[in-house]
Amino acid sequence: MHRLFVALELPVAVRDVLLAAMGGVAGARWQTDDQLHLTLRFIGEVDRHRAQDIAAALGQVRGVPFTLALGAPGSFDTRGIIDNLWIGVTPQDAIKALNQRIEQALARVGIAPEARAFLPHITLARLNRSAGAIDGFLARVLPATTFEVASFALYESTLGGGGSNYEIVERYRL
Ligand code: 2AM
Repeated sequence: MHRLFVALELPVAVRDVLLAAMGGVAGARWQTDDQLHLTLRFIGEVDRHRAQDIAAALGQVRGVPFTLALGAPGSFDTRGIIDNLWIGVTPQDAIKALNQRIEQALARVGIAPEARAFLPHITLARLNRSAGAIDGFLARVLPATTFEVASFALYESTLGGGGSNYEIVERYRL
């Protein structure tokens, strides 16, 4: 089985800003440089045949390049326990449109629709249950950082010793 997701790669200058925004929260597992990405659509476990169908379907997605800027820090929680620290992006119209086109392409190969709203974010850290205060992280102001999005990618996630390992299966130009 293959654990797949669709995401944006981030340029090195953007990753450098994100890496510099990390630290200062006890119990946080910060992402490494090669783990940083922006998820457009999580797919999950599929077999090899379905993976091939998905890769082909994504090749039908049409779009135009757009610009994103890094936004404000935020957090997600699961049942009241904060477990994810992230950085947002602005503006969100073009990335949401791309997410919709990907959703439609996946529907054509039988992938069930995503039930949850698309909240574009770049995960910087995963927190354990005993993590410390995150106020310092949420107050962080990142240097103004914009980047061009001219492609997206199909990724495969595998579990390694140091957490998840993300590898690009295929890239698609917009
Ligand atoms: P996260 O960083 O917010 O946890 C690879 O695992 C990528 O897919 C991560 O960016 C992760 O988002 C996202 N992801 C993992 N499981 C998911 C799920 N069940 N629903 C949505 N996104 C998920």
